[in-house]
Amino acid sequence: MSCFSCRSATWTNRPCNAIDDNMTQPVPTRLFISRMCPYAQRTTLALADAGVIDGIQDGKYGDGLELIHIDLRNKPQWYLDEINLKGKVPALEISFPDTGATRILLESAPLAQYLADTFRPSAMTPLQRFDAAMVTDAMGSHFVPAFYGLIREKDPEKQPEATAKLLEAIRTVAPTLHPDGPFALGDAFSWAEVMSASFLMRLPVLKHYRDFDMPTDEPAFERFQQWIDAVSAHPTVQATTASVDDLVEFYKVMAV
Ligand SMILES: N[C@@H](CCC(=O)N[C@@H](CS)C(=O)NCC(=O)O)C(=O)O
Repeated sequence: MSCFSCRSATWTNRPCNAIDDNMTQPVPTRLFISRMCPYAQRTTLALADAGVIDGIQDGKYGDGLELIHIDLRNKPQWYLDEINLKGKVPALEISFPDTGATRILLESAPLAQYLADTFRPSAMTPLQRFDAAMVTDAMGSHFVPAFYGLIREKDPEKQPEATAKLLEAIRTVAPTLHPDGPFALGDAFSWAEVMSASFLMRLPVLKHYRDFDMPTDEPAFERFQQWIDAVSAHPTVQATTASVDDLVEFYKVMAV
């Protein structure tokens, strides 16, 4: 589908209202999420890190931004019709004050970046950006597919192979982490955590369904566990993460 207004590709049913550079900057108005979704959590992590939200309950937060949960197992028709016809979260509605026009933005990585740029312009150096991107890329290319590979592998005979792939993924991610830690780039929570923490926080689901434990017999695993521990204890992560019980229940259809 392409937007009849600016002809750009769009997954939504609405016109995107092509941006005119002279317009007043748009305002984020509604963020559609699910507390179960690690991609959506990237956006809430970005907002919590910027001090805009202190939890993920539905409602209006600073600067008038509203959080709205979408039940992924029972999506409302209006969400498909008006926001994202693919039915995925996260999605962000922004509004142009000059015209009242709105536009829907999709995809967690650029969305989290957009929210961070809007609410907390980054003081990261080019090298910090590079290092964060290396972590994010290794997580996205190796850890995330291996995580889903293991959770989806229902055949007990094939689970050891899927577990081995996850461990190999962790061996690939670990060298992208700062050697001393405890966070990915060193002693502070950073963009690398905004992009990756949500996936680490779903490891207890693998413990529940696949009895996955982080081995301790290699420096790579020790460093990765140190990262998990630092991330799990961070207030921004705690404020945006669903309970283990809820996550376990949500992933049941995938795992069992
Ligand atoms: N590439 C997307 C992935 C988003 C995604 O897969 N969201 C899942 C939940 S974690 C979803 O909305 N699934 C609903 C569905 O597929 O019906 C992003 O980064 O935003």
